Amino acid sequence: MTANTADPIQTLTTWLGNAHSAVFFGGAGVSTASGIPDFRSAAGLYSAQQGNGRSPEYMLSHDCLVNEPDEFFAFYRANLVHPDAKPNRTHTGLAELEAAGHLAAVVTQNIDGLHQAAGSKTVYELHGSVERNHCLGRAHHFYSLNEIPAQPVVPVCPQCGAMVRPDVVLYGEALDTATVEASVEAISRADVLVVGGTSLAVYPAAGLLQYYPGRKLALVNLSRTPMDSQADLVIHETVAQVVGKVCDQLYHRAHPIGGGR
Ligand code: CNA
Repeated sequence: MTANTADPIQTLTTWLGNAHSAVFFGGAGVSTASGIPDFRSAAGLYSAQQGNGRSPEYMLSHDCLVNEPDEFFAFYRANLVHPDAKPNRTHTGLAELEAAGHLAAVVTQNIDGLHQAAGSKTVYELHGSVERNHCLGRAHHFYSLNEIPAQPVVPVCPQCGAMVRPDVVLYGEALDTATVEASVEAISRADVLVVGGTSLAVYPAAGLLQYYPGRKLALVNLSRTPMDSQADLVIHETVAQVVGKVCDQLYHRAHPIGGGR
């Protein structure tokens, strides 16, 4: 059977239904259905006229945080912090796949914390999370997102007066080594790798796909990506539709395709 000539959703359902160590590698397209804009879609942040004509890469950079913290936090809070967003069918479906023993890990470029909110346990956040914040003082006091007041715009540690910054990897900053290593480990052991809702334009995160050694690489994205020609299965639909259909077939029908659990 050639994967792309069969019903691709059925093929993916069979792959995941028989998987024991699948990994989902995702990006901002996973959370657009939760009302969080991505970067590179037509409605994405890169099309919006914000940042006084400066690029989103600069507004979300280490340089901007250090040199223009007011500008940084105004942009960051307006565009990347969405405290009212709720998990969508992709997040809940991936949590179901993990609970059923098919999915070993979610590796995400997202910083919104929605996988954990949906119940996923093993989540590697390559770019950190808006949920975690630390002051830049010597004690690195920790603050959850809901402990950060709306004012002042540049958050200040009530204990030491230092700036409080998000544990988010900004442009110009390195990824956390332990998170990268754990992601590489999970991807290199994966029996199925599903890549969803990412343009695969941001490195080094996108480069982690090269560690997948198998022949069940599924790409689920609305638009084409640089990896389409190398994938074993390509589905240009919303990731929530695809994950939802897969999980409905596996867990919400009497006779699931692929043997279920
Ligand atoms: P991106 O470059 O914006 O690409 C998103 C991709 O998702 C595009 O190719 C879209 O076509 C596709 N897409 C959008 N909606 C859907 C959908 N419903 N179903 C399937 N595909 C869809 O974003 P990447 O994640 O590739 O880039 C990495 C950046 C984006 C990381 O640094 C993130 O931190 C950053 N980001 C994260 C969030 C978040 O945490 N929710 C939001 C915006 C940006």
